[in-house]
Amino acid sequence: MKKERLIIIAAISVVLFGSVNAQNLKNAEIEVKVSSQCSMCKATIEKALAFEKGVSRSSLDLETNTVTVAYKPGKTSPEKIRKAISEAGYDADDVAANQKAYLKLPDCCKKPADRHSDHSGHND
Ligand SMILES: [Cu+2]
Repeated sequence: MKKERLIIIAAISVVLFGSVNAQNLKNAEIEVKVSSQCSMCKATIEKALAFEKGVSRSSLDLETNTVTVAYKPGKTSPEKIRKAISEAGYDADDVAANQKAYLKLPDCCKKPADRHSDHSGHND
């Protein structure tokens, strides 16, 4: 009788731990501060993340320039996610934008200091 109860308790805890672990593997969420400027940036960054392995979804808030990323911890990591954003041409937290990718961005997506085209007449 006692042994049976122990087995049941053991079985229950296996199930419980199992589901907790599955939960952990399912999704984690991070917020990354990015250097987005406009809605095109939002599209670019979300698209880059959509192609990133292990990322389930992402949503960039242009008011706070923060992208919320849901990902599977077994398949990717915050470091990889920041790197993917950098490779799309944007700063991601303390990871600076990949310069090559950044230079390829349309003018409206560059940081205000780097825009040239619209305004004729240089001051310098
Ligand atoms: Cu933009």
